[in-house]
Amino acid sequence: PKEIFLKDYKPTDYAFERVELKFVLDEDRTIVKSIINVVPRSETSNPPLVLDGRDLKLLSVKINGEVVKSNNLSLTSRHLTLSTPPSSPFTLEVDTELHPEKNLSLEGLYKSGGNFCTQCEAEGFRKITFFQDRPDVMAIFTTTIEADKTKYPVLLSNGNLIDHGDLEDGKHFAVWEDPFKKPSYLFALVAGQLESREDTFTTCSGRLVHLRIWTPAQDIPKTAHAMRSLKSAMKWDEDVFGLEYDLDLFNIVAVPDFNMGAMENKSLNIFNSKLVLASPETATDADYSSILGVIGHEYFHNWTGNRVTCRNWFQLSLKEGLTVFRDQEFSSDMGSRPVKRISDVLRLRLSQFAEDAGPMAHPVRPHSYIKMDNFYTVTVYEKGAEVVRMYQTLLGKQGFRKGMDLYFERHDGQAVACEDFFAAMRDANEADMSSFLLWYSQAGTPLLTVTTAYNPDTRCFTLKCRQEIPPTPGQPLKEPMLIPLAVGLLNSKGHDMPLSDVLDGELPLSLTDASGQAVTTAILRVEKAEQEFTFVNIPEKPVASLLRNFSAPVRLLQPDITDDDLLFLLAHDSDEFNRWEAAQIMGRKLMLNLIEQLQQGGKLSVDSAYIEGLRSILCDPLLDKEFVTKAITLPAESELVDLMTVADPDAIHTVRRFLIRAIASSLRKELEYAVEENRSLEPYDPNHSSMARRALKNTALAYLASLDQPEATELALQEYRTATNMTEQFAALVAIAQNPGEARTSALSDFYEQWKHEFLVVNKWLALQAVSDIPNNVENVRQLLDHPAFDIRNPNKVYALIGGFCGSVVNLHAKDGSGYKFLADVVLKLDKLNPQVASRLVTAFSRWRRFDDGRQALAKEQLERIAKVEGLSDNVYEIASKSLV
Ligand code: HT7
Ligand code: ZN
Repeated sequence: PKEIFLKDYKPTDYAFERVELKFVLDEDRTIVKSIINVVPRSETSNPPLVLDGRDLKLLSVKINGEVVKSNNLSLTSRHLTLSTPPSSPFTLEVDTELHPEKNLSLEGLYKSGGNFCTQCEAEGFRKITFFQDRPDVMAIFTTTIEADKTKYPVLLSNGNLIDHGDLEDGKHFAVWEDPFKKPSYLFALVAGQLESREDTFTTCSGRLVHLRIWTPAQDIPKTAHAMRSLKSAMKWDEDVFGLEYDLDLFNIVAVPDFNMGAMENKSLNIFNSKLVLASPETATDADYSSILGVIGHEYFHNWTGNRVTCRNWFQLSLKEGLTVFRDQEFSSDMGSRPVKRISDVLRLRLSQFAEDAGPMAHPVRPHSYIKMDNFYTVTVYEKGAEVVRMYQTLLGKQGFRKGMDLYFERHDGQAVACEDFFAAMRDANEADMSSFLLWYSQAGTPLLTVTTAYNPDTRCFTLKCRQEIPPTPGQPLKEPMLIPLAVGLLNSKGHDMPLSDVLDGELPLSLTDASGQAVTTAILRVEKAEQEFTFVNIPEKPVASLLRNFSAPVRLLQPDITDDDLLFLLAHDSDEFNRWEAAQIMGRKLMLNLIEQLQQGGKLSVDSAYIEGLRSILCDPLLDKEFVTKAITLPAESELVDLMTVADPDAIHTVRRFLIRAIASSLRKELEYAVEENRSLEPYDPNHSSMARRALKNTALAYLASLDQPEATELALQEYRTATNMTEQFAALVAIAQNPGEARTSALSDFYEQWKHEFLVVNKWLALQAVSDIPNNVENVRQLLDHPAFDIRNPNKVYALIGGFCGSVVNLHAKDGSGYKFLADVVLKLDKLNPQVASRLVTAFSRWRRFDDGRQALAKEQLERIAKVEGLSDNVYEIASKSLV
């Protein structure tokens, strides 16, 4: 397969100005007619015009109405090339035939739930018609759709409906025109039997926008939360960024078969059903939160992605990192800011830090790819969002907004690069931040080591910082980068000290805010490999709170921090993120020590100071209950995998279970009280305080049920039976399912019987069984492949069952290699149907070198088995072969 490099980027020789598409949709073949106004960029030469195309049957090609002779055309399985096109503007007409009903890859035009729909990002438009299918080719699109009126009563595409009517033979048509120039990846079409929930939104300048969410008729009642989320997002973008919607219509369509979460096609967003449909009985609080975030995310793309798009796919983070940052901020404003930050950092550390430390490590702006689909990664999305957040941390909220305004002023309607965003931020603030650009080009998570010293005579407190960026594939050596380090100093009462001055080298930097007040959090600019900062006028030895709010995506090492300091920060830090972090650091240290004890054959015992710290958090009535939930939750098993020199999945698992039980028995009374006190007495409401209450109750219940004692199991069963919403019903089921036995078996079968008609709920049931840490669970999961609830063609089911299984550290990494073999079997079967989803599964192998020699050999054997299969997709080949390097 061919590797594509950022350094080889060149603009196209031909611009496409207008594109007229006509779709004649039929059950077993679809005809697409495309008419393109082509404008050569040079008047003096006419190089070949190369169009991308895959799995298409070419019917005819005309230039200015004349059929192009075959000696002027060449057709391969990937390209249609016109060897001598005219050197002045011309009309290109291409007719093709396709078979959406046979398209199981779910890219291009395909059928889902009996309806036609499309997915064009990143390179799916070439499966619809021959085109220069790249994001820097922006055109005005007009789309005509013709189809049977009974089978496909609703016909949708981008922009405004400009014509529609009936045709002969029971057919009808619709014509849509999108007045905004766009790249082909934002094209969309939907045709089918759908109903809509309708609402309106009046923008800040008075434009009345019609909002429609389309689903099959029976699902309409489940779209209320999505509609509320959309209206909140529209208002929030006006309030926070001054960004207003630009058309009179905004459509969202929910489809059951979708490779990712959702797609921001101009004015016609297409969503995976699980990110639209919610009712209290069938969706959990986590589902409600995801819906809010993703509806916001796709809507926000209208400016960050659509109005200003990417010059090439290497710049993907330009739109995705920025839009993730925007959706994170939106969700923070709609709920609890510290809790949202904790969840986002958890995701970053669990998934992105692991990616950055493995064979697929790549910069936020990758240098090369074989299949672009493989670079929709946590690095591009989540680390990209952290990069955007660092601009805001360095420049302040107002400075960041000035940068955003300048970005839109300069680039509206353009396809641009990450440097353009950087330049707008820099120029709007006259800021000096050149080493910041390295965040886009250097892969790997920086290690930031900070040691501290206090001198009571000079009243100076010094931080010594050292940054190191580990080598990653293709990047053995790295330069130091600009890292914003947010620091607060706590006095012995646990209060923030005012910070008036800090010396960076010899340079005094004043730390006052706009009104001249001394600040309590300083943003230090760590730019060199080694750098010292000295705070002056510090009256007593402080406890330093470092990297507040996780001010940069780094691994922070504090070699001289003590357990007493951590307990002090847990109890007093004004930065809630760092209170949580203190508990996490203690939890990680404790678990690593226990693992060592276990490996040396010692008896496990727990330090009571840690448990007392958790008790005080659990019993503090002033704390946000969701914050309490996060603070009493132990670091995940996979986090420990990344912290050990040779990961030992069995020891990690044993220790984590041991610690959970130790906490549960020590805090039993408090946990029982938390269950008792936080039962739902009112109808379900997805607001923050109700969600927080349920979160605490559910976590407490899981702790209690871990004890596997009759009273605790009975309590969980009672919660299961009396639950009035899915959040509590499912959490009780999860609690019961921790322990093998009769209660587990009958609760699982009861749940399935109750919900077998609701496919989204059934996926939860599949995932719960797949992720289980019950020994030898691989056999149960293999059997579930044949269960009527499973269908390998549906990505949600694959992610639930196979993705769920990959979430079980002990079972995926079973010593006998059965987990690896199972995963490889499924990947090879799925690759023939849906390469995008198959390659996502292969990434579960990527940490294989972290384990012992025996496991490494077994994992490698399966990766090699995958990589050498004849006819393997480029998607799977890229991940498997890179994982083996
Ligand atoms: N921009 C969207 C990306 C996307 C996608 C990429 C590859 C293959 C399938 C896909 N479906 C959607 C989603 C987003 O907003 O980030
Ligand atoms: Zn996105």
